[in-house]
Amino acid sequence: SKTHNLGFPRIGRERQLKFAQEQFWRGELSAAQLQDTAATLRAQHWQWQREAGLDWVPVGDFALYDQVLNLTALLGNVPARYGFSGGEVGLDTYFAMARGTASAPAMEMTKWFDTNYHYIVPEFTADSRFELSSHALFDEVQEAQAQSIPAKVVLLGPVSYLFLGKSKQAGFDRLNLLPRLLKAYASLLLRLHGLGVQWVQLDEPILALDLDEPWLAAFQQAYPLLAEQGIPILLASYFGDVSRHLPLLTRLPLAGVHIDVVRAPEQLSVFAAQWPQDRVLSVGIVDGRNVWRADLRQKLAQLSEVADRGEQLWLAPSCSLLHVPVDLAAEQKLDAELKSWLAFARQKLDEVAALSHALNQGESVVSAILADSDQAAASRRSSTRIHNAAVAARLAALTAADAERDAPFAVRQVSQQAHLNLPAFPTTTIGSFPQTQDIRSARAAFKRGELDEAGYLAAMKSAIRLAVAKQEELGLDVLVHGEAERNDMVEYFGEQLSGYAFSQNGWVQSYGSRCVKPPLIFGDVSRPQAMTVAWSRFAQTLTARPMKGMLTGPVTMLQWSFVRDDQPRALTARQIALALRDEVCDLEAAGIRVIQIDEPAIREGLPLRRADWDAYLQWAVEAFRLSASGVQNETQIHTHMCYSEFNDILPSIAAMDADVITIETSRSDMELLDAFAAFNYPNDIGPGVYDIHSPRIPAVDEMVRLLEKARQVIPAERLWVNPDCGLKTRGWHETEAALRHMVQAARQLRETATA
Ligand code: THG
Ligand code: ZN
Repeated sequence: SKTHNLGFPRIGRERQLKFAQEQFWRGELSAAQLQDTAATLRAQHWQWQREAGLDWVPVGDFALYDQVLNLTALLGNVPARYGFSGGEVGLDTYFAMARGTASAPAMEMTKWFDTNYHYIVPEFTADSRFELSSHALFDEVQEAQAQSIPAKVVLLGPVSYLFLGKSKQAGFDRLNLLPRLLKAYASLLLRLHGLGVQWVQLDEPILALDLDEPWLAAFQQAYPLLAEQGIPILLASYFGDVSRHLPLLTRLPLAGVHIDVVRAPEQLSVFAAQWPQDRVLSVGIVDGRNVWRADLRQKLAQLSEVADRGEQLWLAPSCSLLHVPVDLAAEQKLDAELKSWLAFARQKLDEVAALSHALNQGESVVSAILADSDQAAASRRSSTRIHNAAVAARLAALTAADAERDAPFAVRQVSQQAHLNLPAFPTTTIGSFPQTQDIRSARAAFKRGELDEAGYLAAMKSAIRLAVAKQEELGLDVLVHGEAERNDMVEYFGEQLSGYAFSQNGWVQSYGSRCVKPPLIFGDVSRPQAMTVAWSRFAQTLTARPMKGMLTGPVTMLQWSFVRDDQPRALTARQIALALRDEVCDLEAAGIRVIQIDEPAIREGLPLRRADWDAYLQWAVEAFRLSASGVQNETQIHTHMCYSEFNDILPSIAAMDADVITIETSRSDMELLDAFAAFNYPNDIGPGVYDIHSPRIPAVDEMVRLLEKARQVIPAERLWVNPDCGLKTRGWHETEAALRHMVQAARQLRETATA
């Protein structure tokens, strides 16, 4: 067997790329310096992969912002508003597309399948033309060759590129662009062939989705032309089962195919039996999406079915390693046992190499590695730190009533109003206020041990005091404490829950220069002590108005963490839900009568295939309801969602039965609300009245107009007034100005409503 890798994280072990990007954007670094950092990182990453012993190393997986945007630049598919007139797409145009300019808004960004990575969505119109317009890839190939790296070029395939983009013209079918796009791909492949490239990996991850006949036909149209250019093509699928496409894949003139047998182990036997022996079968055997160390003995048993394929068998991680942190060796604080259960990107490549050695030369050549792996697997199976009898007992005792509020919404609404006494069109915010430099510096100093706990608490309390005072002055109705004390909305809770661990340096790219450090769920989850109560109680002492408690919901906690692979996600979600339920009840006992449980990730957790949606939605909704249903009728439960479209899951959102939902709507001009109205969404709704992603301060009239629009479809007595999302990325100046206008808009509405 041979070994390869589908893609390596590009941010750098110390996030060097992030810092260079941001310095470049601030004008503190020249383009040449940014390119230097990029080249140094590529060289380092190639060398590590070479040292791991890979036969083929990916080239083309690097990007200064996003790999899909790289392809957009390479193909010259630049939207008209950026004024690109042919030639080379330079850094300015590249970053203008990613981040927008004063005159041209950025291209849209969306989630990459069900990961927490976001790509820049290609735009298509009938006028789209494709012309090779960037040297970056060709330069990188030559760079790799100069370093004697066995380069396999990786690119998103043409069908997925079209599919994952958006038509920007009503009624235009972007599949019409396929012939033109194929010509550009063909000249690209020809050019790579001329450079001496020996393999190209074309990623077609959409094969794991439900595809209509025209999209399947597109594969048949595309690949014969591409194969004529002389480079062997490895078509890579991942994130799901593609065995139903095996006849199609066999008909295509492919030199090889990559399948993900971590997410879809059942497809291995199908390919083992039916994929031609004279073509490469690349088996994604090591989990590229999660941080668990592979059980090598079990993997070898799994591979026995294909072991007779010799050099036509390639081993690899299941997908690009973009989704895992770079190097476990950079973790000094993880406890030794836990660390022995983990593998980050570099360690995963060692695992791939070890499996290949075992297949090629016999298990005895890697006996020490196998013994280590056995030991880690055994310790993980039996560790008492993973299995918590109290959690199991509590789960076993759950009844249907535990996921039900005491009374239906109509009854709760009356008791809540009697307690809260809110005006019509109540105003609130989504939870976070600006994370100022002061706040960040205090946290950094505390983490470094330069600020003691008392000093840190004092700094956070003064940030809370400031936020509460400003909200009172602005005249908001339901206040928040502002979340100064939190780093990330998932990491913060992960740090406090049992069964969760967190890394020092386990960064994963979320988009552009932005990274997250997903916490790691290794065991049964429980809550050793209250997590947010002291902060919320303190904030409530500062005001007579209701203070909203703020929690991250169970599905989002799950979706944005590295999860256990030894039990179903549904079970882990339920454990988290119970831990949160305790927090919700403690907040209520501490006098907090409005509690928000955020679920921004509920939609992105949807399975890739529709047939699996219902089962997911069932447990996801149940987990939310478990977390929320321990309180009395008088306590008002809010939830918040953003980042996605919800039209296709409205019944499930309604089934969550939150008393109030606040959602991102302003960018779609409230169009989302039509769906809520058509569905007859039963509870209160706060459609965001302004976009917090921009520093622009919207005028009162604009917000009034949006609210009037909302009022046409949502009964006035169920309408709230709030921004689209949290305000932590904004400055205080624009935040105050925008909220002042928002409160004024609500007041205007109250006047016209009573008039
Ligand atoms: N938390 C987590 N996942 C997320 C979001 C989140 N996924 C979707 C969306 N929000 C992604 N958005 C962002 C926005 C900002 C940042 C990360 C993801 C960000 N990160 C800091 C950075 O890269 O500088 C690092 C965080 C820190 O300093 O603590 O700003 O909100 N889990
Ligand atoms: Zn939001």
